[in-house]
Amino acid sequence: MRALSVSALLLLALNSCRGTQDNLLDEDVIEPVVQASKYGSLWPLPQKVQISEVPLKLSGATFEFTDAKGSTAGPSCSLLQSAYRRYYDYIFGGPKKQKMSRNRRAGPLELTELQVSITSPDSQCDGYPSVTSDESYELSVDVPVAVLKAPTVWGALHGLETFSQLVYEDDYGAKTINSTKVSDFPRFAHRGILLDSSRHFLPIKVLLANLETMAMNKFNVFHWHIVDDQSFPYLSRTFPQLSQQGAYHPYSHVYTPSDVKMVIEFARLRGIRVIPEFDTPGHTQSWGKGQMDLLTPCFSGATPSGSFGPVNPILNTTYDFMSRFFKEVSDVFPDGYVHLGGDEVDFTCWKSNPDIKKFMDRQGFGQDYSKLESFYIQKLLDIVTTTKKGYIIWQEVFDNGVKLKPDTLIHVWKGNQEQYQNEMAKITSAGYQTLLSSPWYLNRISYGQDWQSTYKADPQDFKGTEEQKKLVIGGEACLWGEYVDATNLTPRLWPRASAVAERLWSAKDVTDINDAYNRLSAHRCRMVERGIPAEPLFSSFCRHEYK
Ligand code: CP6
Repeated sequence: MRALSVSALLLLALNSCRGTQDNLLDEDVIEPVVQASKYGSLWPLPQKVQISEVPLKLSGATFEFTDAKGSTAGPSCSLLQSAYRRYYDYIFGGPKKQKMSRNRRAGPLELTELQVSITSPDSQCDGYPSVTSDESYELSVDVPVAVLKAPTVWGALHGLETFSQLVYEDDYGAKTINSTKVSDFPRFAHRGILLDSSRHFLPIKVLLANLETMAMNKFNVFHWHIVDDQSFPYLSRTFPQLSQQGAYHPYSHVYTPSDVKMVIEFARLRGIRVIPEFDTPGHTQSWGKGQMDLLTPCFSGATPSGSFGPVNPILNTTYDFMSRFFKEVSDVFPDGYVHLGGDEVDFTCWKSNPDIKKFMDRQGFGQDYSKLESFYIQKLLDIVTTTKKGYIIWQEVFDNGVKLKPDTLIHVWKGNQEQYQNEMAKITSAGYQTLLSSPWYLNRISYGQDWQSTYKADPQDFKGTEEQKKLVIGGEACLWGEYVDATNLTPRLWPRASAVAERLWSAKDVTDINDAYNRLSAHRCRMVERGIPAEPLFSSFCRHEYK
């Protein structure tokens, strides 16, 4: 009783204070009113969902996830079994106390079972997700049993998350789920989060917590910007001196081969791909500490200045190194793609170096240093092609006219709306596939509800044909690490990244910002309840706070 009156008071207070809030500077930002969405707390919103008014009860003592007869992934699929455990804990707030007796009588409107059925001959239980994975699922919640059908385990994982999001507590605190039908699939195949573990070392447990939260939001790509100028935490078996010299600390601030394996497996169990980025030729200061002669010596007049620039593109030893290094990377990371960077190459040092000047003359590059950059990237792409991986590169590589394999993915990160839309149009009219990040730089923060502009950006909004739009395979939210470490990563990323999650998963016409606010507020409370310190969207409270 007391709790209810407090919540009523808070609602009143919230509504009566509308107008005195904090987004006076941004005219596009709505003033939300807290209310329930007809879609409850579903996030991201499924493609098709019908929630009936028929409430069913669930109890931790009787409810279980089961493998349907005829499912191609059963008790031997540990990916599914561990997902059942996770979602049981999330729904009932802890692990099963004891083995329930199978014959316990269930009430007439009690849901005791979710039958999970994997329907395609290859369930992919022991495989890795890929850009072509089928992530669709169909969920029917009804008595006596609920049924989740998916061609592969990847769809089943999403279906389990959706099922858990449909469960709520009634006024007496009893676990309840309304009879519901869901038919769902992602709008875009590539839905990523970039984390940067070079500017600050990110402990494994932070990476794992992030992967767990990504699964709650149906993200499926962890873009691991693992090394950069500031530090080299990747422990390479082939070149251990790279992290020995280049990490912030040679033992505590490195990712060992077994750490990397753990991240990849934890991600796989949640349907998430791990794509590492080894950014060259720029952003490589930390590489130079452990690898002699890899970087270009800069000159001050006729003498070396003692500082170093981008990777030295004129030495054969550079390409020998890259061949061995990327051979290792291609073995360590199972995904079909690696991200090769290629952004923000500063030509100052190259310009100062007399040997580079001579090389430029011999090659007939004149004063055009972007030709030298392209020369390097071209050779790198050929090297990586021999490892049978596809590659992703930042937009500068395309802008510089480098010859790319037709299946190259071009990652757009620069510019305001007009600029990035022009870039997407240009890339797709050249026939390349593309990923968008420009509107989703979550390292940028501002006062107010910045999730709303994040939410409104649509990667297919640019001038182009239907064919061109199909070349947009998704996007990534980026959390660059200059101002982020383990202390503030999670609340800075969530729930703001959730706005990107819905844009990349749900239908294009899911744009109602009020409904989004209501569902996202509830989704954010759920993340907090699940132990993820996601920041609030605005003045509010969560039901679990007064339980
Ligand atoms: N590091 C690397 C960065 C950035 C990029 N590449 C970056 C640029 C602008 C902003 C944030 C991050 N820190 N390697 C650009 C892709 Cl606002």
